[in-house]
Amino acid sequence: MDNKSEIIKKKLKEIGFDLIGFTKPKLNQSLINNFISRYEDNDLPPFVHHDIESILNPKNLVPYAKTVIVLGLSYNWDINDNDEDGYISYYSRGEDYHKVFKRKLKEAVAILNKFYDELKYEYFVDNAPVLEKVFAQQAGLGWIGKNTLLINEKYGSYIFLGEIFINKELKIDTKKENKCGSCTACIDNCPTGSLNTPYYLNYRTCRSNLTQVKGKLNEKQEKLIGNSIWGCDKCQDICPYNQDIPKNIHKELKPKIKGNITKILNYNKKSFPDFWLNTALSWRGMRTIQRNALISIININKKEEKYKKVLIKKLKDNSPIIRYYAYKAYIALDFKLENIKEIIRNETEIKLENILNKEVK
Ligand code: B12
Ligand code: SF4
Ligand code: SF4
Repeated sequence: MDNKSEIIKKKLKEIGFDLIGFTKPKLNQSLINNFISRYEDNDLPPFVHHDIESILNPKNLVPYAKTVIVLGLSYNWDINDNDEDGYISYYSRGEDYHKVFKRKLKEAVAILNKFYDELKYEYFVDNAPVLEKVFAQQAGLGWIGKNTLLINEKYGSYIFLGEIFINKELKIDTKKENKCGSCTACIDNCPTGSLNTPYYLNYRTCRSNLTQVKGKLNEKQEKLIGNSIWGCDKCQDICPYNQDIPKNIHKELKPKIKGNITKILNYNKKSFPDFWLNTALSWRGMRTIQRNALISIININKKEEKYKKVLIKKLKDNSPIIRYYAYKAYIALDFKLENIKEIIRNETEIKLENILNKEVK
């Protein structure tokens, strides 16, 4: 069995997985205590899968599972962001990793099928009731850092995680120990104070979370977004384990989009190019992206003519939320109300909000 485990690892490496480890379909108690207490306190972030029973009992999810193969793909790429005014996090700039990962998982299953008769399997990436970072730490891929992300000594934390549950025994790997030591760089560099308690992410203030929440945000949340169009990397950029790591490995994950605010706002909902729709940021809809771009204009105080022009255009958008934020930005930047009087004369929604108690008639 040991030899087979090694050969399988080698084959999975050959098809491009950067990290490979094996563990049992049972969670290590010390790594899930925090999850359980947050669940009991009703303090789990949104976007955590609702099937808590399966999260805590992986056999509930895949009853026949004997081994969990945990896999990692590096997404660290060179980024040229000179001409950007809005921020797009690294993980969402290339092709949607769910798709890239799933293609590779299919290849992995084809390999496993050559080794076993009657192989049964299920694979997952991100959106299943699976604590992926906990499995990854158990399978020796790295450790969960104070920024709550899985860090590997060679590849850093810019890695995606996925798993294959199989009905066969493999030689399991040993859990990696935590190597954060006395470092607090991620905590100190978080712009929103969301990591003030190490290993505990306060999703209510986390910029990454707020850029993904739909609809109207409150004033405090709007400020916390800063200039982010999508996601946040500040607790990773600074991490000593993310310096001098391998890069530009998977061509599918090569950055294709940029955080250029006026360009983003000049698209309408239907005219976003396919390469935008095919990234991991599209899952909350392009209106959420445009809402964040409008909030960014306010936060970075962009007063140039090109911003004014695009705000006027957005005041006529079909979506009330986009019109609301276009109006809010227009007022916040002190552009002349005179120019938009006609556009907003018949507006009901933004008037109702009475955004800054300004008279718009
Ligand atoms: C919900 C979610 C989010 C939420 C909440 C994040 C969070 N930390 O919980 C939001 C939207 C904020 C988010 C943001 C991001 N996410 Co996300 N997210 C998830 C998701 C779907 C579930 C995570 C989860 O279960 N959270 C529940 C909370 C309670 O658990 P936790 O904070 O992770 O806490 C664990 C540890 O901190 C540990 N722990 C707690 N205390 C202590 C103390 C000690 C001493 C130790 C050792 C451990 C420890 O215990 C907890 C688990 O029991 C996973 C995919 C998955 N199914 O696992 C992806 C996932 C975690 N996200 C991912 C990514 C890439 C991101 C972003 C980097 C994206 C971006 N650039 O904006 C940010 C990073 C923000 C951050 N610092 O975590 C990757 C991370 C890969 C990696 N290397 O770790 C994942 C694994 C997706 C994937 N398949 O690749 N995400
Ligand atoms: S993603 Fe950004 S806001 Fe969230 S914890 Fe990390 S640095 Fe803080
Ligand atoms: S910045 Fe320091 S404390 Fe934070 S995850 Fe990296 S090593 Fe750990």
